[in-house]
Amino acid sequence: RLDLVSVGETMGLFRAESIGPLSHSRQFHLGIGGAESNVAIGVARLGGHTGWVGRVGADGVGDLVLRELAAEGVRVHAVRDHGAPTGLMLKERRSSETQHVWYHRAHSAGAALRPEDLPRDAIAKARVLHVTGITPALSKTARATVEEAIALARSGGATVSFDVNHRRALWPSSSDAARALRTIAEAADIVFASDAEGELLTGENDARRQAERFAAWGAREAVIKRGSDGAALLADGRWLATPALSIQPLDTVGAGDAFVAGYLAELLEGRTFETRLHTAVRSGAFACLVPGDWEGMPGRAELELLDASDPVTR
Ligand code: KDG
Repeated sequence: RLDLVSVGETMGLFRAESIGPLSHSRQFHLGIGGAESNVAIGVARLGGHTGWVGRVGADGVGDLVLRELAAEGVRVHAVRDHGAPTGLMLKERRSSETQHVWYHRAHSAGAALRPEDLPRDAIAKARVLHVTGITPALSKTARATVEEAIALARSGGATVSFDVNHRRALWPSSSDAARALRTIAEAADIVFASDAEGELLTGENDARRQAERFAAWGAREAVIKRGSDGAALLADGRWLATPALSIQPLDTVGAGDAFVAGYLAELLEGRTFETRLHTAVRSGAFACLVPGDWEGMPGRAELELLDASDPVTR
């Protein structure tokens, strides 16, 4: 039985090795990335037994995705699509602190995800299902797959975790996004949103009021991710806030996934809301310190490393 299963698209990720416009970048590192598999990796590193469900092309990038996830200890339930390629992202490092991600994912294998691809038993038996607002933006069938996965998880009594992850480039308009994402938020037990996503879905600009709306829609835990301002949580009628760690970020893409992974790993261990936020913030900080979406995510033994006063541990 899996502690956590996530469903979504994982792609090849070409990251420019130097800083500058993409058109002047000559060397790229090829890795993988995908919000949902990033969370599965993060929870696995913190000791959870995790799985990922998706579709990849019958190509070398698909091989890389499957191999990397397996190497991280994530159980892979993937369909190989012989008619569509694995999607790609190109990460441009426009300055030492700002990045731009170019998607090459229209008509990708991941976007062709469909309900028949779901391992019904594994999802119904999992303790937590994690989905994001990226998948429903990819295609009608991908959206139906998210809905079906939630229904399966519900039938098996799993907790449904949802990270809003609004990706503007994937939606026709923000109002389309807001409508579709709200429907999923209403079906989730735990909702994660940034301040901006909270505002998009609820129309409120105050984090606590956003969380109250998510709770009114049915979330028993509403978590607002606030980047360098830390995070806050509404659960059991309690409002808890935690500061961020002071770090110099190198690559913030994937930090939100690492945060979610830290939170869910502690939930799976039955830890308090305070501990969930504590680990979430540290996991998110670690992901910012290393290039790549997930490579910097911490193991259990490393969690307090950033709090240590001595930079060298032996
Ligand atoms: O959260 C990080 C993700 O944005 C990244 O891995 C790519 O899944 C991705 C997406 O669709 O943006």
